[in-house]
Amino acid sequence: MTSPSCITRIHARQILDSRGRPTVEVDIELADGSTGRACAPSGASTGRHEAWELRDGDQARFEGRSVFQAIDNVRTEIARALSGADAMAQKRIDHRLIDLDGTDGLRRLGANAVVATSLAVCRSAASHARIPLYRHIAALAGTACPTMPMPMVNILSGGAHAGRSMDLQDFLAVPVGAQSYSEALDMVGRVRSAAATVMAEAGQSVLLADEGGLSPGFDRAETALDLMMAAISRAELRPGSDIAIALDVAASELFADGLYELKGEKRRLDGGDLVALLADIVGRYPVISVEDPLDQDDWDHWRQATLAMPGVQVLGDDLFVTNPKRIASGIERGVANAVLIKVNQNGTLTGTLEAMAAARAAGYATVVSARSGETEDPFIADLAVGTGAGQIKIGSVRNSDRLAKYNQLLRIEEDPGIAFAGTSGIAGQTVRAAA
Ligand code: 2PG
Ligand code: MG
Repeated sequence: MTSPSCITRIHARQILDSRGRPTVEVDIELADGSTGRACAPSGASTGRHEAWELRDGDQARFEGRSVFQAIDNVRTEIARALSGADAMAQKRIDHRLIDLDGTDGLRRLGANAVVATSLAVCRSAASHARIPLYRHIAALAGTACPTMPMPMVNILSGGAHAGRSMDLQDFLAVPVGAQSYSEALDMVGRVRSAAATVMAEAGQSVLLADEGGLSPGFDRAETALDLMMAAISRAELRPGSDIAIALDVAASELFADGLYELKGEKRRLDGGDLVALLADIVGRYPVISVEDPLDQDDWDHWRQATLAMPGVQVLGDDLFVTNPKRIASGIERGVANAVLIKVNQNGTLTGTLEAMAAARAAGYATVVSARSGETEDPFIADLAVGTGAGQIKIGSVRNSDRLAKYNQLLRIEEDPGIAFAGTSGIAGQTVRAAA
């Protein structure tokens, strides 16, 4: 007899993401009629060591970005391999997907095909179990206390998300003074609007970058930070105690021939000088988190940066690529104190949960993150709650692809059993408090 949670149908289609680029959507159906759907996100500032995003490369179709081969892989090989498998056995299914691919980094089937399948299976299982997705994820991850994450919200964008109009990629607001998730959203929303007002008054364009942030195109990081400070005050909030600042340098994007090129400042710095520049900024502004301060393979300067910014969350994105092996190597070298978590960098839900567990076990903080190319799929909202990640980074509070996640968190917040993490999940806070 077939079990009611057995997979009976797998279908995939090509849809468009928030940049209008093709991506993979997967539908799963179980024997009892339960269904699950999930979409693959896609980065622009992608790390060299991420799992492989399979694109067709045929310039005649979707500018070379179509994902028909990945779709075909789901419809044929993956569908055959998972047909009849029990959706409740997420780990077994994910291992089967990895074995079926047979390469390092899912280069054959494509991480976009695999991750959408893996997440769709998880959703169909939650639907079968008749529990909210975050509860099912909590059970898979063994999370005793799911929590509402502290959002880290994009206000200003540069780098690959804004036509390289600024060297640094993200200037984000962290509502550290908020007592609840909905209050956090209110506070950052006010800062986001105030930033647009200040820019409009200065005669600057307030058109949106890829993640819904603003992009003033300043030459120097300090000018952007001054605008952040002005926006926080304009919103009648206190910089530091109500709203702290986070940065994503995305330094791999600046790195060429052993040096970091700051185009706006017309300077090329070596790793040591970049660390000194960032440590100086952190000392002068209420910056509590710095992501990717250095290139993805510049381990020695990463260590230097970690030591040079005590009390600051030093967050690895391109460095760790949600990969347990790279996280272990960072832990061993005393590099960073927090890990950015992106499902498609890893490729499966199980692998993502393993990466989070490895980070946690070493006392590293975790930040669940969207990609710059997103869809209406709010999976990561449930992932952040279900794993008790403590922090989430979705982009700005604009555009439906971002709001799908922010709004899903508002729905989850209605569950009285889920407390707000506040600042408890941010690395470096105890050092900062003691200082
Ligand atoms: C990042 C992400 C999200 P992308 O660098 O953290 O902001 O960007 O998805 O382009 O890698
Ligand atoms: Mg990043």
